[in-house]
Amino acid sequence: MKCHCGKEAVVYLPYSKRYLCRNHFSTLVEKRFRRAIRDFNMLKKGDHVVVGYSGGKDSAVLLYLLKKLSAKMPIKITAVSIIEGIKDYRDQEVENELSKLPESLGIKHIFKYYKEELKLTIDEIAKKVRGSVCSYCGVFKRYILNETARKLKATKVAIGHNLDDVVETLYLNLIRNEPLRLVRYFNPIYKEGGFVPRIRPLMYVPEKEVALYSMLHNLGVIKECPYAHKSLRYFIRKQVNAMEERFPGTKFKLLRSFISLANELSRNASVKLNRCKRCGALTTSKLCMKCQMELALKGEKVEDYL
Ligand code: Q46
Ligand code: ZN
Ligand code: ZN
Repeated sequence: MKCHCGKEAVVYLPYSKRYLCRNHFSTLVEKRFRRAIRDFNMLKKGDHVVVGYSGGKDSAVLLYLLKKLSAKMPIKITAVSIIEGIKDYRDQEVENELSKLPESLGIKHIFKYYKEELKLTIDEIAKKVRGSVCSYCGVFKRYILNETARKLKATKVAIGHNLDDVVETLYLNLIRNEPLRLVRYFNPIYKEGGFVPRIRPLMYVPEKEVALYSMLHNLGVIKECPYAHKSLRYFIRKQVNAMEERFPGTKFKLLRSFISLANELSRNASVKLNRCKRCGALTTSKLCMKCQMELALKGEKVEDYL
């Protein structure tokens, strides 16, 4: 099949019934990346962006596109890789492999280790918890990235969430009866000394297209984490993919709905921030999520801090 320009197509996009060649496909991904940045005012000249870089396709594409963007919009980029402590998933060899892309792009790259930051690895946490370890991992990762960015005096934290990730996260919030998180997701609340604003420039790019882009540009080196298949998110992913297959364009429509909902909700929702009673971080509850989880892992009672 051919692209509209006459060249051989590398992809068919069912939601817009188009065949695209390598160049036109890459242009489309890059356009969506820039549009998300514009729509949500994600970046401005002079920003220092800490990029959560796991080495997977998403964060590799994010790093690559941010570097490309920095030629037009001067921003400083630091890649941060968090090593969770998962046996046979990340070893020294993988760490060396991870460094190659930031090195080739001329981007400063640092490692952070669960073992040093939390005194616990994900493998150790997995032994202690019954449900999915991913909810712990997600909260701890966010904490480490935010702390790292704060110490570096960075102005933004960028994460490689693609369209699928964003839609899944929003679904998860609804399932957990946390609809107000929707508001904070798109209209985050920032405060001095608290959260470094998080941006998701790949939110308009479907997962499959990030994967293809990374393949076409030789990015992304890491295989999927062995715990990924045990989470609720994984089941939501399967459902959303089934809907997309049957009704192409569903993911984009869901994202648009979630954005409108968040805008509606934000008119009435007022979010009050407190200091966590254990660590002092900003939170909407009395204890921040990271402290609640640390206490649960230690078998200590949350009530002792309230
Ligand atoms: S690293 Fe952590 Fe992911 Fe592995 S344990 Fe789950 S959340 S799947 S992005
Ligand atoms: Zn073309
Ligand atoms: Zn806390």
